[in-house]
Amino acid sequence: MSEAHQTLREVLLDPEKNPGLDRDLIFLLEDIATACRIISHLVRNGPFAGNLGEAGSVNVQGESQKELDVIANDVFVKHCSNCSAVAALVSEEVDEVYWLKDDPDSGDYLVYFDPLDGSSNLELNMSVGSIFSITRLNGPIDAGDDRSVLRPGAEQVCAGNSVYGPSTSLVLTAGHGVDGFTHQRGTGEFRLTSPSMKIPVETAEFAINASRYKLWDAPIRRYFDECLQGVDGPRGKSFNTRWIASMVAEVHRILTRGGVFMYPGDAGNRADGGKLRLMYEANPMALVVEQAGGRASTGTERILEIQPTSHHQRVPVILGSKSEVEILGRYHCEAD
Ligand code: P6P
Repeated sequence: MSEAHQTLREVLLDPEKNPGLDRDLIFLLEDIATACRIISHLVRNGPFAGNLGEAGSVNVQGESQKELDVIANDVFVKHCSNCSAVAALVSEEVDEVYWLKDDPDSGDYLVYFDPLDGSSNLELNMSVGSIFSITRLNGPIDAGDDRSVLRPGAEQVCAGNSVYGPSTSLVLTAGHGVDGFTHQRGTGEFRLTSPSMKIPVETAEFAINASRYKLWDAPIRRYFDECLQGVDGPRGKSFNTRWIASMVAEVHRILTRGGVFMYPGDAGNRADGGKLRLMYEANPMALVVEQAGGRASTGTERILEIQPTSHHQRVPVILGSKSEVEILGRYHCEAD
């Protein structure tokens, strides 16, 4: 089969693309892909299944849960639990850590996921997706001690996300670049459609929720104002902007054509540490973006180097085209 349409399994088993990927990780990734297929089907049939509405519950984030948030979480838990090498699961939708083994040991995996990111878009028929992050234990840990899952993003062995949009895509990295797959209707396979995705170093497109302008710190306002000043301003070029309110869709656009995504710390979210969650949003997306040649920071530090203090910790996020993330980092330094 030509590289262009290899199946997910063929790519994972390809020693040139993914040297040294162990069987347990391959099985786990295939289980995650199955979970994404199931969730994609549920999202597409949402109006008929009557599960696009509110679940009537609130998650650990204090966000009202959609029925599909809860269902998608159960799908991820079920399929990630298939692999005997998974020691624990951390879900955006659940406060506590799911401990799956009494004696986790070296070589076991920790899986962190946001089962349905952007679910406020469901009733709008806008793109949503699942985000996952996998870290491998390099020694025994105490099952039940939640501090054991607090691993820096640089320790991830794999990360990726799906997008349930006009087509269902799956993007993933196992540390050797980023490959994009599309779910092929009929065969049900995820087939390689975007091999070795690369984020252009330069861009003229940025994504930020501009309604929070009055809350932003000086570096973000400076960057935003200069983008709007366009060719007459210090940047000397025009910029375009997008805001989908679905991180998976924003990152997919950036992987496809470049851009910068910002959800900075501001006066409204600083008490919480930011808006986006480190373990199952910022870290996996940062690994994907860096593996595609981009950069991912809080504005002042590389996201993958953050030592977590809580498995639901929030952080500021600036990620995308290398040149723009570096400019934003410089503006933060100059402000200090
Ligand atoms: P706002 C979705 O809830 C999410 O976590 C990200 O996917 C998205 O980028 C962001 O929050 C949207 O935030 O403030 O626009 O609702």
